[in-house]
Amino acid sequence: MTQELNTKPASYTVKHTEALTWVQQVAELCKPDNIQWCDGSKEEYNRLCNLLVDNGTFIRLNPQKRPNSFACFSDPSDVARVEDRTYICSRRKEDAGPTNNWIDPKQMKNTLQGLFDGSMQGRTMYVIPFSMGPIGSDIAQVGIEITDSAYVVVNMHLMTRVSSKVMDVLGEDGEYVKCLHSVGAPLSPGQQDAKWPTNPTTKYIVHFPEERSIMSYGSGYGGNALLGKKCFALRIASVMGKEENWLAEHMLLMGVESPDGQKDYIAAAFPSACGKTNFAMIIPPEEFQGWKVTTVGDDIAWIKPGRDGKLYAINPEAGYFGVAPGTNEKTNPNAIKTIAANTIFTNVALTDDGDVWWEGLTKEPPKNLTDWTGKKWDPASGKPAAHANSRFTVSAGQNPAIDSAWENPKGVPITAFVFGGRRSTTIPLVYQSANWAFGVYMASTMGSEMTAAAFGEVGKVRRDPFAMLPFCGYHMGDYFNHWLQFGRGLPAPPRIYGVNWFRKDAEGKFIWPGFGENMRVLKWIVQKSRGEVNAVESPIGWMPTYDDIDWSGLDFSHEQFESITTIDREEWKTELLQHAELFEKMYDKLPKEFIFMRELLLSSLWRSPEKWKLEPERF
Ligand code: TSX
Ligand code: MN
Repeated sequence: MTQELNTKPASYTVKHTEALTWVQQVAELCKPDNIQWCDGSKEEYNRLCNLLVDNGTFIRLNPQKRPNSFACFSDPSDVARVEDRTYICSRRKEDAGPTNNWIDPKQMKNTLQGLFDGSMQGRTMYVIPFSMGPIGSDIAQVGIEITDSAYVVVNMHLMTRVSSKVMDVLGEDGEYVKCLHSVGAPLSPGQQDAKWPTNPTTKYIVHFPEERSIMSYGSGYGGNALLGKKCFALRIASVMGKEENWLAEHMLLMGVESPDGQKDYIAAAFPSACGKTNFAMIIPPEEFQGWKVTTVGDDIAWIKPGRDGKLYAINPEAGYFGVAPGTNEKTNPNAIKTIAANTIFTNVALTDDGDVWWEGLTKEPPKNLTDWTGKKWDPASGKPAAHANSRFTVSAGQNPAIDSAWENPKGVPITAFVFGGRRSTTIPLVYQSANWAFGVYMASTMGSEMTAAAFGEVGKVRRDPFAMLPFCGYHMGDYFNHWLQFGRGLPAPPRIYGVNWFRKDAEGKFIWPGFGENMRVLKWIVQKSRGEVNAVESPIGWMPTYDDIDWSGLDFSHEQFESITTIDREEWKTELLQHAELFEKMYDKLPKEFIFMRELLLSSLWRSPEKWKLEPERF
């Protein structure tokens, strides 16, 4: 039976015998009807999109409104990453740490062997050679994803660099990450396929960090299925980075150019629901003539020290898998332009003229919407028309603000790291850590206030160190130590800043206008890093005074500024108590420095006023 399958690609040669053997073994286990080796060509993309249209999985959108674009709708049981079904199967449990699910790798392999046996019956098995990062870059890595989902293939085309050239890079014995994926819905002969095949009861997203492999079963959605993204570029790559002295981070990358032509690159980490993609594509206010912001990446950064001692970063991805709701002409004009064509939409609503819509795209919803479950949408129902986690998939090259160096194999040099969270109190608009170690402490204790009941008690701070809690492939304590150790090796480490766009007033209203106005903060960060602007010492680090920020074109008073920069001793005592609580969870591997830094922060708060303010005479 398997002899009849294409155990080799027809259109290119694979010299890597081990990879050929692996593909053959997977085929023998999963028992697909066919094997197709992907080459990443436009022809392949179009052919599979047409196939998905014929299957009923894709709806071709109105070419006048949204050229070469498609909408599709997942099974309601398959709408997001499944963290409770995500495992780090390191040989030793203590290497996965207390914040990851762990099962003994031998036992897990056994379970998965049973699930994958025959899982692709009635389906085509696709073999996708892909590069994370520009093909051939020293910072890039290669993967091969085997999947029984054509949806995954076309999304991988947009999100990674799928190409037969990747097999040339691999040569006879190059290293690659094995990514095996099945939707877990085999078809018996003659059985009608679902529009969105999935396994409604059994899902597993499994990482074997020592053998650099990933096995994903039962889901066809996003990070569960597009294995180059969270599974490879973060969970597996973070383990590689620890062993090889580099960083795989949940960070956007942006270029900031001042009117004199000087350009700096910033890497920034935010937990979910902070508008990371919006910040990555920010457009400066009109008054900031000559300041340009460009996007290198919106989600993941791989960072390596260069021979000159600077840090160089690439975006390992080639596209954006962005949250649709809330994206509009005001919050993110560049994203709106990016997705004008050649885009795949998943779980958005449909208009009656063959276009897409989601909550927040326009103030008023258009009439006659079809919601993401395929039903006529009733605005009075109280249910959203688009799923809250609905997405667009699109090539990064379509972003009008794409950075000219975004595909430079050398990467871009990092001037500063920025860490943000969604906090209604306590954390000021912006501050700079005194040094690398305090920056690592600050990033390790960052967090966001819960906005949706689905994620826990509303208003409670959920700690998400480095925005990496769901994405680190090893023990978070080891991760903090890796960051500290990494910094010790740098002659001039990037500066580290904290930001918070989300402080609220007594009425519960946001004080800071956010969005494009965040450029004022970004300008201070860049200029502070260059030594071009002043700051004062606060109990938690360096902060700008009112006059250090460029206010041209914005009506924002001294009092308003004070209300988002005050450091309240009582709030900070609570904050530091919560840090201690967080540290207890990973005490066995916590850096000893953290205990001292917490004490130092406490003592600096005690010697400062109860409410530390930027003094009026400094304004
Ligand atoms: O993305 C956001 N950013 C970063 C933009 C570069 N959002 C959306 C967050 C949810 C994904 C923000 N929301 C930001 C922000 O800076 N700030 C806020 C809070 C806010 C919301 C609305 C207004 C002001 C602040 N003003 C009006 O609606 C008029
Ligand atoms: Mn992300």
